[in-house]
Amino acid sequence: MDPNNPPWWTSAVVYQVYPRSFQDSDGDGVGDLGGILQRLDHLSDLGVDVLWLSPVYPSPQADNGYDISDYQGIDPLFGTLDQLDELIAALHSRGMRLVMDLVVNHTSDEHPWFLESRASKTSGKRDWYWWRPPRGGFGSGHPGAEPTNWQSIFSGPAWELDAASGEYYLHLFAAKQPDLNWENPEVRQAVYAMMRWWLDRGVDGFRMDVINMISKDVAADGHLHDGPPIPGTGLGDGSASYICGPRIHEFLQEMHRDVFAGRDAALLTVGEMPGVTVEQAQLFTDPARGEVDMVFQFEHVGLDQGTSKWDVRPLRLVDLKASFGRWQAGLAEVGWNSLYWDNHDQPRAVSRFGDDSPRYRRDSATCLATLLHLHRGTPYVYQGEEIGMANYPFASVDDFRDVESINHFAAAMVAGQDPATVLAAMRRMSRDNARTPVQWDATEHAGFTSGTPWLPVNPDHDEWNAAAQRHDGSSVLAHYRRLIALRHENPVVALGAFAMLLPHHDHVYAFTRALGGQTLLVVCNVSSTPYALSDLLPQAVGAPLVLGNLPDPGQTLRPWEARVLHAS
Ligand code: TEU
Repeated sequence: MDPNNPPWWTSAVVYQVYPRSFQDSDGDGVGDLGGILQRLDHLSDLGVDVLWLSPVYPSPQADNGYDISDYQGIDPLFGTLDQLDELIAALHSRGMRLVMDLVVNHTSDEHPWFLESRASKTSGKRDWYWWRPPRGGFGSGHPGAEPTNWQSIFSGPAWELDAASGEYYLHLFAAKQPDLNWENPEVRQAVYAMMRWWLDRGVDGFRMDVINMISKDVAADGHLHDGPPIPGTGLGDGSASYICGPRIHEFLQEMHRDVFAGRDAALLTVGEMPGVTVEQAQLFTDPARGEVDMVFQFEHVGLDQGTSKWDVRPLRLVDLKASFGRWQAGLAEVGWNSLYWDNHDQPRAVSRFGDDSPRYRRDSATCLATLLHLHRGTPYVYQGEEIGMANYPFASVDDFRDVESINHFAAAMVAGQDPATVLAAMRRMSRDNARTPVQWDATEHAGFTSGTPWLPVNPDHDEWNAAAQRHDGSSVLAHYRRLIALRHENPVVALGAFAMLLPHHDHVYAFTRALGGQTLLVVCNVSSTPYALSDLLPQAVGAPLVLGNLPDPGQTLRPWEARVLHAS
């Protein structure tokens, strides 16, 4: 990274909109493009540079739009292509960019490509997906006849039987999300053509869904390999066969050449990559290799988990420091980080890593924000995070809408698990926590819709909403605004070298950022225990404050206090 000529996205902040839950404009209870157009002042006011829009394409909505049946249209649920064009123009006129979600590991089973593929074994598109006969010695449909033992990421086997042909197709996610076969060059060319079409239309880049899963480890004879057994499921973990598979770098380089190379527009590409290591991320984001600008890694959002995301453990701050510290160091010379706590798949950070009790909700939300935004990398803010939205008090299993949660509960019941225990874990980890409507004001349904919201609004919206925070300088919203402005104004925040301090302290997260002659010292108390600064970091005592989350900073680092200081 040349500090004299850094790419524009090194000082940018991205805001993610999950359209279904952002703002409804037509009273059907589902957010839409018209709603986003109404709320652009909120984004301008926050100061973000980029809007990443989760899928709005035609879709049966089995996974809320991550199951696409037409890559080049807009689902009437969300609006029209004209409105998308209007959104591009409106964002550009405000100096913001639009990044679309690109979901090309799989399509919907209702996509015309899959319908044609499924139609017969001799279909010209049969090979566009992963079709396999039953395992040798098994009749199709019999237990254990699946071609591999892989467990789907959304529970159950990753293979679905097509009764008409007696063959199975692969779906790493839901059965309605068949995986595309990227080994087939026609598939790749069709995807690249679609991407060029969107760029020509004016979009400014892509967030690429599970893009490190597109290359599967397939033997020359077409055989896919079983994975190690997952206890208690009868299934196996196939991830070694599809996480960063053998051709992943080749495919991304080809995509880069065929789609992005030679365009002079200021674009952004970010690859969502579950299971990616820092060593692989270096390769993916090395500009000289021409793959992607940055990746979403998952290490830090796995630190509070045991055997699966439903096996919830307390986060140990020292583990977070070790992980973030390694990523900061690993991408210091080559490549680039993305920074996030929240997105549409993660429970709300203030409930998960902070303290959402009335006493500390505001302070812990602003502390976590400061910690993250002062790292080196491009920060992503997920809708509602900037007003401190918290997890939803789900009462029963019937309250959940997400296919991952619903499938998990069903599988856990078949496996004989205790319903109350399963529900408790879902309450903490379900993706639906992120998907309740944005809380705009204190009115019924929080100003999200005039109809009945598809997922209920959090009852805490009477107190926690954007309108209440907009003109309050001490609000979470005001603090996000300041953090974003600081990144824009101060090159140290964007580009400064990162050094971790106090790696073994259980509660205080501290680091420096240095560039040229300037050094910032960041100190965050990630707990409700106060600490005397003179014991911890004497150099922080009396250091000039650049930005803090509590008034009147003194000698004691108070519960959830965060300070950005000028270090001498
Ligand atoms: O998610 C990928 C993914 O592996 C996880 O985030 C997963 O959704 C789950 O939370 C793990 O427990 C992406 C999208 O962000 C997600 O919304 C989609 O459901 C998924 O891909 C399939 O397209």
